[in-house]
Amino acid sequence: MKFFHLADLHFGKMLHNVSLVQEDQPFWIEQFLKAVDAQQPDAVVISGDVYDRRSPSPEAMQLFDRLLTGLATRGKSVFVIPGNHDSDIRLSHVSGLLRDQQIYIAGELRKELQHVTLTSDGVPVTFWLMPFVFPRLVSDCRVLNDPDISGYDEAARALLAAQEIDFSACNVLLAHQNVLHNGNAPEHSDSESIIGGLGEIDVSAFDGFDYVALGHIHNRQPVGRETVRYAGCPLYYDFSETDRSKALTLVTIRAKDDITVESVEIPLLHRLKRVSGTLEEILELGQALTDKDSFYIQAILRDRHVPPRAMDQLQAVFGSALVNVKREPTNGAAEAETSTRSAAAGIRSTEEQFALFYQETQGELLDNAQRELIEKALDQQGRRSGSFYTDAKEVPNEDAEELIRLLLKNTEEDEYETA
Ligand SMILES: [Mn+2]
Repeated sequence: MKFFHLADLHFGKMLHNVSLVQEDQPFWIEQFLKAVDAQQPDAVVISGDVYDRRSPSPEAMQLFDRLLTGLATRGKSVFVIPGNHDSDIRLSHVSGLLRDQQIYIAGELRKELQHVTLTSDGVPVTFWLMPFVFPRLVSDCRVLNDPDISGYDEAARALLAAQEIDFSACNVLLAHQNVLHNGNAPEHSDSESIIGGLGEIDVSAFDGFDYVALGHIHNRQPVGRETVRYAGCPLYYDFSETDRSKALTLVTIRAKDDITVESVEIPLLHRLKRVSGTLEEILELGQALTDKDSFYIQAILRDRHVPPRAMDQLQAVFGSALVNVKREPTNGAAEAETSTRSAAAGIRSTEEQFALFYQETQGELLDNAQRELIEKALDQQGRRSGSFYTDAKEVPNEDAEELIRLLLKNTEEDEYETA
């Protein structure tokens, strides 16, 4: 049994102002399907965060369509679980019909986890699909009906204990969780913005499974043993990942105690590059850089006082490769990060800050109605000038929550999205 282990595809992801759905993610799918043709796996498992948000854009949905269709036409089995960024209901839409194509997508959490046994070269392997586990979902009457269950670790153990698993055979678990080994958190990157300690499960909860295909943490790595692994996100989603290698994880199970894990590298359309120094030094580096088109570049300005028209000069040299400019003056004082689009503007109004925040998180511009809503809300607060964030403590929570709820109208579910 040979399968690719993928996770955290985040179709629709923005890298600062760059929408990766346009070129980078389609290119990745093309390269991945070539790797499937070359390696001829039996299956592909996708351990959550197919999309970057619960209400994915049409373009992001087209990408998932292209990936699934490409795998189905090649006769590959596909196993998918929702991550914390996915809507389980939307992701598993028409999954009953897709089963006939050997595409298995887990939806809402139920007491009995969806599981499918595939046999290859005479070795049967059962794939167990565990959707993102929230303790209160597991304790719910529709799942385990046990109000005493609390904490992620306890919830995952209780849920797995409720399954009828033949551990004398080969079993693969798909999970999208924050998994620790001896209390050590896996190495993560800034694209996850994990809230400290959220949802920890000790790796021992998965003892007995021959391979655990994890999603959630964006750095590719094993946890505790070689056969419990995060696949990591397939593309660079944050400049903190600049120095990491991105590779596919290919798993071969020949027998219960004969499992190998390989890395398969595929070309990416862009790598990330950080250039730092004074404006003058950075411009010099940029002029010497010949293959700018193969990078997305973050410039870190070390000048204590940024010279006027710095953005114009940087853009003239780096062109569209420059996607982010950060200020880190050498005296270690205040740090400011800015998107290239609005960098020249200097201090932004509260309305502009909202517009930028919305664009960064939702991948689209505010429409007029939303702009009016913000103005109205700020008016009511009597804070048309100054920083919303500076005064945040004085804003009643329910007002702020209502505003955020109205703005992020696409994310009606109340769960959080961290990694
Ligand atoms: Mn993720």
